[in-house]
Amino acid sequence: MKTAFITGVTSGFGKAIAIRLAGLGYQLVLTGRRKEKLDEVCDYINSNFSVKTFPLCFDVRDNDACKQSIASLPDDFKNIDLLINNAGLAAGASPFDESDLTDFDRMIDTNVKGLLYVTKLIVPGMIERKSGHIINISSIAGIEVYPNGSVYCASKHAVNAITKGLRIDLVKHGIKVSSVSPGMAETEFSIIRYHGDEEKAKAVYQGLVPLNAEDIADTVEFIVTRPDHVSINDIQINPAQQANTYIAHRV
Ligand code: NDP
Ligand code: 8X3
Repeated sequence: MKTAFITGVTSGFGKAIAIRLAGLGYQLVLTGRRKEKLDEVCDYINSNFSVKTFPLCFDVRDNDACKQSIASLPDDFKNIDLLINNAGLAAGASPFDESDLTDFDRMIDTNVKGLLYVTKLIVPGMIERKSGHIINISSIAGIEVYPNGSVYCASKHAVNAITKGLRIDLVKHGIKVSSVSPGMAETEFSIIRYHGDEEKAKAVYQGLVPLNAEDIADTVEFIVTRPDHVSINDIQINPAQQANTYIAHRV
């Protein structure tokens, strides 16, 4: 049985991916900061699928917490076959000069440094076993830069550079490295971005049908079910009504 480690399963993409991988027979290490929600996802999977789950409640921005949490994994969960770096956020949507530096820190610390901390701890085992797969949840914001999104876009551009670099450095160890780059998807993402303002968050998707978390779980399922000799580098997926970060056909 393969083991997957997914960051940020208390909501959105991470939760849908966890449930999908449980259906594919993966046993799961599931992480997030909100313990109640993390336990809920684990309980749901434990009662609906015949796979085991192991919850790790920690903040990916805290390298010591990452180290302690991952070191605490019991032997039967230690060998990670699939790492999904999903935990991430946008904080704020303002011109650079009007933005808050603490928002910049949150995005860089979570989306870039958190991803690095977790990956650094999991890669050595993959190298030792000469196999593994890392999937980084990036964004269309890693490909295009849009107004009021400079630092979020920078963080996802960094994720893409890290993805490409990891692929180069790990290919000799038999480790695949992929990314998924979604456009607009309705999760808790915009509520977090607008600091809890649900009206502003709703307006983001007005007049169009956004992606949902299941669409991203479908994409991850496609990536992990390719034959051994196939590596998917990146899948960029948008709502049908979104051409790029600037052009959305709203009706
Ligand atoms: P959600 O806000 O619904 O989920 C984000 C998840 O990340 C939560 O489980 C949250 O858990 C976790 N997380 C956030 N910060 C931390 C942290 N410091 N430590 C540990 N876990 C953390 O958003 P999405 O599901 O939409 O986002 C998932 C990923 O997809 C992100 O990387 C995002 O940038 C990316 N993305 C989202 C798009 C969208 O439009 N929704 C489009 C493209 C990419 P908790 O709060 O419990 O810690
Ligand atoms: C989130 C998608 O278009 O808001 O990564 O940047 S977008």
